[in-house]
Amino acid sequence: MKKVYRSACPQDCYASCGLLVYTENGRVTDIKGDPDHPLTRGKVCGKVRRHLDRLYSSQRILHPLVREGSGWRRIGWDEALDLWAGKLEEIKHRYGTTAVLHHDASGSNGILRGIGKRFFNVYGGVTVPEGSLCWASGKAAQLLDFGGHQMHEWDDLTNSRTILLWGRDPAYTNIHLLEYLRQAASNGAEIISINPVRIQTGISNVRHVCPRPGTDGALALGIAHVIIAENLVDKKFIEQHVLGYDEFAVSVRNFTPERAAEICDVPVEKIIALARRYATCGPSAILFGYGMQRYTNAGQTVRCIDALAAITGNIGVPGGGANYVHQHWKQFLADLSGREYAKSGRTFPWPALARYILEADDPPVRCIVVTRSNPVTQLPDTNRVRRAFRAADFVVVIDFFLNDTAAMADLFLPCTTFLEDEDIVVCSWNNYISYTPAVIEPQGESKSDLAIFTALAEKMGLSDFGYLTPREWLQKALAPVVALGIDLETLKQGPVRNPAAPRVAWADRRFATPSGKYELYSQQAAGLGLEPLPSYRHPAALSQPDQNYPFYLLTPHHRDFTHSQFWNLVPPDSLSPLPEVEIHPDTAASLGLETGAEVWVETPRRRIRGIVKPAEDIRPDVIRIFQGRWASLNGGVNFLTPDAVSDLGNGSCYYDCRCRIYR
Ligand SMILES: Nc1nc2c(c(=O)[nH]1)N[C@H]1C(S)=C(S)[C@@H](COP(=O)(O)OP(=O)(O)OC[C@H]3O[C@@H](n4cnc5c(=O)[nH]c(N)nc54)[C@H](O)[C@@H]3O)O[C@H]1N2
Ligand SMILES: Nc1nc2c(c(=O)[nH]1)N[C@H]1C(S)=C(S)[C@@H](COP(=O)(O)OP(=O)(O)OC[C@H]3O[C@@H](n4cnc5c(=O)[nH]c(N)nc54)[C@H](O)[C@@H]3O)O[C@H]1N2
Ligand SMILES: [Mo]
Repeated sequence: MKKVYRSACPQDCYASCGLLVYTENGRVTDIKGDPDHPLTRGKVCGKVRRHLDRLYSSQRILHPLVREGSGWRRIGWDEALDLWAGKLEEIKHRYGTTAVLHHDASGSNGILRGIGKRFFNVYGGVTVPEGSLCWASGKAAQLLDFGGHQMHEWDDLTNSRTILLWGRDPAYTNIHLLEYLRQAASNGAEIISINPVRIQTGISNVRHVCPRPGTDGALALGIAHVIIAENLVDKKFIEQHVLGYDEFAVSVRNFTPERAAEICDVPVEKIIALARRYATCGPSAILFGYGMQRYTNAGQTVRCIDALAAITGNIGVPGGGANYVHQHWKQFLADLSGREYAKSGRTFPWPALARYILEADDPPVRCIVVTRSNPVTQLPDTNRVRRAFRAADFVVVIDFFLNDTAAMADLFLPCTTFLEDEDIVVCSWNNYISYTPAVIEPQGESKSDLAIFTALAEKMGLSDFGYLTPREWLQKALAPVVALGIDLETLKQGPVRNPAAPRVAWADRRFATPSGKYELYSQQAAGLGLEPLPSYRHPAALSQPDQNYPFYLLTPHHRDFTHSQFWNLVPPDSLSPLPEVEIHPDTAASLGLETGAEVWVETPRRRIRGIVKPAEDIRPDVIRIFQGRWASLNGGVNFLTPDAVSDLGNGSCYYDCRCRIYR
C-alpha cells in the first residue's frame, strides 16, 4: 500500500524543511519537499535525499555492540542495558554522579531525542558542557545588548534597502534565504557580504567586503566612527532607547577608518562607503552568520556590529534588525529535562571540554555518554579529544554508524531515525515547529533515544523518569501552548508558527536589559570581566603573528553535509580522496603548488593531508577546508583547530587558527 506523510527535516539547520515522505508496503520510497510548508515551500537541499540513503544503508548498525579487545561483539539489548546500568550504579556509588559526562548536541532537532538529559538529571545530575560549539558567543553578546533574542521574519527582508550578510554563506547553509535576498535585490536593495571569502549568491551586484579573519569588530568600530563623525546617527532613537551613547561616541573617536583599514585590510574608502550606505540608505538589515564569531574576540565582535544597528535606529523597524538568533519555540514548550531532579551538577566550557575532562579529579570523568553528536570529529583539537575519551573508563555512544566517536566507545547502541518514531521538530532558526510521524517500523533492533533511556531508567528503578508513551510526552511538551490553540492534532495538519514571535524584532522597543534600553554601555559586561563598551581586541591568531604559520585556516560548513553527517554515504568515487584545500591561485603559484597537488596543512597541533584546489574568491592569506569529514574517511580537520574559549558565552574559536601548507 502507498502512503504519503507530512514530516520535516530534523537536521539542525536554518530551515527544518517541510517534507513529504512516501512509503510503499512499509518501506520509504521517496522523500520530497512539502510545497505547502509556508517558509520552505517545497524546496529542499541535496541532503534530504541522504535521509533515505541513511535509513537503508548497509553500514547502519542495527543491534547493540560491546567492545571486545580491538573489535566488537554483538549483544542483546538486555545485556547491553544491564552492563550500562551496572556501570552507572558503580560510578554513582564510588565517585558520585558528576563522574558521568553527557555530551548531547543537535544531531537531530526532535524534542524527544533530547530525553537523555532527563535521564541524567533523574540519575542525580552529571557533568555537561556549557556554552556551545556553535553560536554561544554572539548569543551572549546579544543578551547584553538587547536583553534577549529576536529576529525579523525572513520575508521582512523585502522591506530592506541595504542588507549586510555578515559572516554568512546562505548558498551553502541556508538556501531558502536566497529567494528572499533575490526579491529584496529586485526591489532595489543593495546586498553587501562581509566575509574573507567572496561568497556565491547567484545574485548580481552583491558588494563584497573581505576583511582579514577575526577583525570584524575593528571594521564595525571604524564604520561607527564614520557614522558618528558625519552625524549620520538616529538621534531620536538614541535619546529614547540607547544607554551609553556618549561614552561609545568618545570611545570610537580614535577608531578612524584608517586605523580600522590597517587592522582589517579593507580600503579606507570602502569602510567610509559602507558606513554611509548602511546609515543613510535604510532600513538596513544585518543578517549575521556565525563565521565572524568563531574567534577568541567573538562576543565583543558581535557587540560592535550590534552597535551599528543601535546608533542608526535600525532596530524595531521593518527591514532593519541585527538578526542573530530568534526567540526559541522551546521556551514556550514544557521543559522535559527534569532539571528539578538533579541533586548535583558540573559544567565544563564546551570548546575546551577535553582539556577539562583530562584535568578533572573531583571527581574524575569515568563515563562519557554521547547522544546526537559526534564530538571526536566536531570538537576542536581532536588529539586531545581522543585522549580525553581514552581516559574515561566507559564510553557509550547512541548513533546510527560507527563514526569517529563510536570508534572510541565501549558500548554502541543503535537508534532510530526520524522516520521510525514520532516526534516534534523545533527549528533553531525560524519560527516553525513540525510534527514528524513514524512512517515505518524501527529497522532491525534499533530503538529511539526515548525507548533506550526509558528502558535504562526502568532497569535502574528511577521512577521520577516518568514512564509515558511518546505520544504522552509530546502532549506534555505541548501543554503550555494548548491555550494558544496548538496541540498535536493541529501540528499533524502542518507546521505551526510560534504565535508569540514578532515579525519585526523589538518592534515594541522593550528591551529586556537591566536599564530597559539597548545597552551600548553594559554594566553586566563589566561584571563578566569585559570592557563595558563594545570594543576591539585582536583575535589570538592575529595578536601572535607567526611566520611559521603564515595563513589563516577557515573550516566552515559544507553545502552537501550537515557537519559530520552523511559523509560515509557518499560513494567513494564521488568524494575527493583527500579533503580539498582551497587556496588563492596567486598563493598557490607563489608556493609552487599546482591544482591537485597533495599537500600537508599544519598547525601547532598536527598536520593533515589534502589536495590543492585553487579558489579565486578567497583572500590570499586564507586557506579553506570544509569541516565535518570523518578522520576515518581521511578528513579530521579538527586535528588542526584550537580548543580556545571565546571572550563571552563559552563559544568556540575554530577559525582563530593559523597554518602552513607544504608539499
Ligand atoms: N549545508 C549545511 N547547512 C548548515 C550546516 C551544515 O553543516 N551544512 N550547519 C548548520 C549550523 S549548526 C550552523 S551553526 C549554520 C552556520 O551557518 P553559517 O554561519 O552560514 O556558516 P559557517 O560555515 O559557520 O560560516 C559562515 C561564513 O563565515 C565566514 N567567515 C569566517 N571567518 C570570518 C570572519 O572573521 N569574518 C567574517 N565576516 N566572516 C567570516 C566564512 O567564510 C563562511 O562563509 O549553518 C547551518 N546550516
Ligand atoms: N572545524 C569546525 N568544526 C566545527 C564547526 C566549524 O565551523 N568548524 N562548527 C561547529 C558547529 S556550528 C556545530 S553546531 C557542531 C556540530 O557538531 P555535532 O552536533 O557533533 O554535529 P553532527 O556531525 O551533526 O553530529 C550529530 C551526530 O548525531 C547523530 N544523530 C542524528 N540523529 C540522531 C538521533 O536522533 N539520535 C541520536 N542519538 N543521534 C543522532 C548523527 O548520526 C551524528 O553522528 O560542530 C562544530 N564543529
Ligand atoms: Mo552550529
